[in-house]
Amino acid sequence: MTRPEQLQTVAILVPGHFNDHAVERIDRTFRRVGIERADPSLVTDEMRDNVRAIASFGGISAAFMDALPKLEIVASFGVGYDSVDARHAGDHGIMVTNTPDVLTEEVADTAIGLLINTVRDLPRAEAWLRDGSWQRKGNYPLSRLTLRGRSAGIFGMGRIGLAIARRLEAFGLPVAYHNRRRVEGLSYPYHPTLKGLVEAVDTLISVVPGGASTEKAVDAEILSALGANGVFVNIGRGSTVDEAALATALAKGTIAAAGLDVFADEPNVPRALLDATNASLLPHVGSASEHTRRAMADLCVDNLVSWFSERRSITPVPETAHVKARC
Ligand code: A2R
Repeated sequence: MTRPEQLQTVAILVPGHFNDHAVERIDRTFRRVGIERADPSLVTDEMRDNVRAIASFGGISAAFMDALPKLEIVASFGVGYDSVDARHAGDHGIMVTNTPDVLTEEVADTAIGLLINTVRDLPRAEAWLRDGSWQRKGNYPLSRLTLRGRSAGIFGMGRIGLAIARRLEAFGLPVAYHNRRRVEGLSYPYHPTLKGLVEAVDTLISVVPGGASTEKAVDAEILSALGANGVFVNIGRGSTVDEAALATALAKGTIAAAGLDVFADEPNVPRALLDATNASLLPHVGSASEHTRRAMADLCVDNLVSWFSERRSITPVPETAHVKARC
């Protein structure tokens, strides 16, 4: 067990720019070591000899972990940790933590906002007011789409998916879902395949994690099954969508509209999506309020404090739940 006064000697590596509140807390509690990015070629001898933890926003590869022989824990900022090689960490006795729950309601709020923006065209209506079109040309055209009469399918009925479903219910929309496994005790209709779900609904909301099992799961076939009145909203990970197929589906009217907060190669958004007038686009702001990012920062740093003072983490990811602290 490391007594609190000894935490000041524990070296925490922080690649690139990090959340200000998290940096403040790390500086107050530990010894922060900066590195431009999580690149093994930038690891110095001093880092090799001393770094016991990483606090990170972005990806941490197996090679980067291997370059730090004293590494015990990677505290990842965010609930999605597909860019951290958690399996490699688990195999090498390294703990990985994420920041679930504290962002659930915020991301669900954003999903609903994005859905309404997409269906009712609100960002363009505001631009119409701001650029003087209201005065010059009159009322903004009626929206082609509405939430009324829609039925929603949640792809990924986990913590955030459920919070979105509860909101949709309050809006009067029937909800169904697809996961790999049925959620016990949940009364929403379950579809064992994504194809079956999109055949049953006209509004698909994706909130699954990234990674091999969801890579380009929303492809041309799924979009075609969603249909010409279909609306697709993605608040999970860009990698889960075939973006080229989505751009084609939007251009050809295979689906009616899409709302996207996440992209495969952020911050680069494909030109075909930028050009799609039936797409509403956000720069990955799902959890991005000061309130929620502070709560995420606190949980990220609390995991480090708990690991080095109590020798256990608070929110381990499943791949490393078995990892025990080296005493
Ligand atoms: O498949 P299950 O039964 O493990 O359910 C999880 C589901 N899911 C999938 N569904 C279908 N096919 C897959 N290959 C697949 N992989 C995972 O996604 C579970 O119901 C849901 C994820 O829920 P949670 O683990 O509670 O995550 P949370 O906090 O809702 O966040 C979801 C994602 C993050 O990973 C970030 O990418 C994004 O939202 O912020």
